[in-house]
Amino acid sequence: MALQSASLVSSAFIVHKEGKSSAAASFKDSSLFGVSLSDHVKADFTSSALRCKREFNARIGAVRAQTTATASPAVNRSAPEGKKTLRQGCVVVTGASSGLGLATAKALAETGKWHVIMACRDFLKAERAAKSAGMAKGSYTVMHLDLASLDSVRQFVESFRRSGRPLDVLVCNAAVYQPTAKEPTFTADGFELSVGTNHLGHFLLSRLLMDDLQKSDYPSKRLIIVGSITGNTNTLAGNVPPKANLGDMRGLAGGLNGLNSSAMIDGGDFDGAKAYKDSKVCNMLTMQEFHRRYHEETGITFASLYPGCIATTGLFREHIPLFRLLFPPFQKYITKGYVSEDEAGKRLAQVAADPSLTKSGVYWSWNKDSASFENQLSQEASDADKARKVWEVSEKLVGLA
Ligand code: LMG
Ligand code: NDP
Ligand code: PMR
Repeated sequence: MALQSASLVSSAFIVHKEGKSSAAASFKDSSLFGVSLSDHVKADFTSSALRCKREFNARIGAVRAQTTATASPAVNRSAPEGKKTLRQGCVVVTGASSGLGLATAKALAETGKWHVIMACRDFLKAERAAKSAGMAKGSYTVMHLDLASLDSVRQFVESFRRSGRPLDVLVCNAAVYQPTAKEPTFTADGFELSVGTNHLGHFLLSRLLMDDLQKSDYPSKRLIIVGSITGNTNTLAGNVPPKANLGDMRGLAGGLNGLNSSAMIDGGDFDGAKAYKDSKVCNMLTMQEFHRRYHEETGITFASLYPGCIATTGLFREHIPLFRLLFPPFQKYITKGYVSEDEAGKRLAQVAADPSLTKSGVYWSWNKDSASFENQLSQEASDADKARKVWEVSEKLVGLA
């Protein structure tokens, strides 16, 4: 209850309909700076991190030559005293070259429990970013992925499979935001860039990688798709114009190509900020549709989240300089919705890997004390019919149906 009211206080501008704090309690006291790892994970961290690393390194030669289906079992009893040890997990993070993705990659790699595949469109930028973030060599692999090209998505999946690593967790994080664009630009396949990248690229990626996730024997397999408050019209932030609205999706059905169809999902005139918010609605709907279609059968956890307003990231690179100057102090001191990249990275790492956040179909948010709670999505972002329609239309667009 205390947590619940804290969340309401921290979100003075946000119209929460409901804020359950189920998993929150376990974090409030156990977390240092709201850190993503629960006490017991921290407690065995120092000893097991090194052990995990050694074991993984020793095995990796062999694993490379194997297929994912025959990779070492997730839990083995080879350790001294017959103690069960969990093998190092393998997590793919898209858009890990900056902002939230980089901070998440770092938070996961630092535990020693995860090998991070940084799936990025700019290989050199990602390598440099990992180095300057202080990520240990060997704790990550950069692999090329341009979500604005369906060919590139397919190639990424092939190269990932060739690497022989298992896929235990997939984090769909990358995004573009074009708030000042007057005209639409398009992906290699002719889709409006924001929805094409943020939604359709990730949709194909996660559909293709479902096979790999299903093959993994890791105890908690997850597919996480980053959402946002600005796509949710049950919040003040989601009511700042232009508002997200998928309408009857005639533009999406027409291929978002700006020629014989509108570049906008709802069929309206192009607006870059709206296209971004619409894409986030698609991300949140897709997560729920995955949950409905696959959770029971596969046990995979599907979740989305709003990590807080990370007002300093590259997401705002195309916004006017005045906005970039005023937005961080506005969020820090007025809305109090601001979080640092580090803190947001720990939050996403929590959703990707913390043993207590295994619930599927959830949209996570955090209160002022950095305690997680299951948040309520807007009516549109939780509309099951729209979710099914987004799924069905999207699978035609990316060539799956
Ligand atoms: C759209 O405009 C563009 O049209 C689109 O192309 C794209 O760029 C998009 O998201 C990107 O932005 C959006 C923006 C234009 O519209 C608004 O922001 C409308 C505001 C709607 C009103 C919201 C409710 C107001 C409640 C206010 C409570 C806030 C705290 C008050 C305390 C104030 C004390 C100083 O925006 C405009 O054209 C002008 C916006 C003017 C809104 C004034 C609201 C006052 C907020 C004070 C903020 C201080 C400065 C920080 C600003 C950075 C963030 C915007
Ligand atoms: P950044 O711009 O810092 O990071 C976005 C990442 O996506 C970058 O690594 C970028 O690569 C990558 N990316 C963009 N286009 C492509 C592409 N075609 N193929 C592959 N990767 C691509 O922004 P944030 O860290 O803020 O955004 C991360 C996520 O967080 C997004 O999903 C965003 O919607 C979400 N979010 C952000 C909030 C915020 O306040 N910042 C709030 C709520 C949600 P490159 O480095 O090469 O540009
Ligand atoms: Mg918003 C509780 C208030 C709150 C929060 C948490 C955000 C988050 N914003 C809030 C309020 C307001 N914003 C208000 C009152 C205004 C009018 C002044 C406002 C304006 C505003 C603009 C112009 N806000 C923005 C923009 C952007 O261009 C950002 C955006 O919409 O990107 C799509 C943005 C954001 N505000 C947020 C968050 C998290 C964003 C950024 C990105 C995102 O959703 O991923």
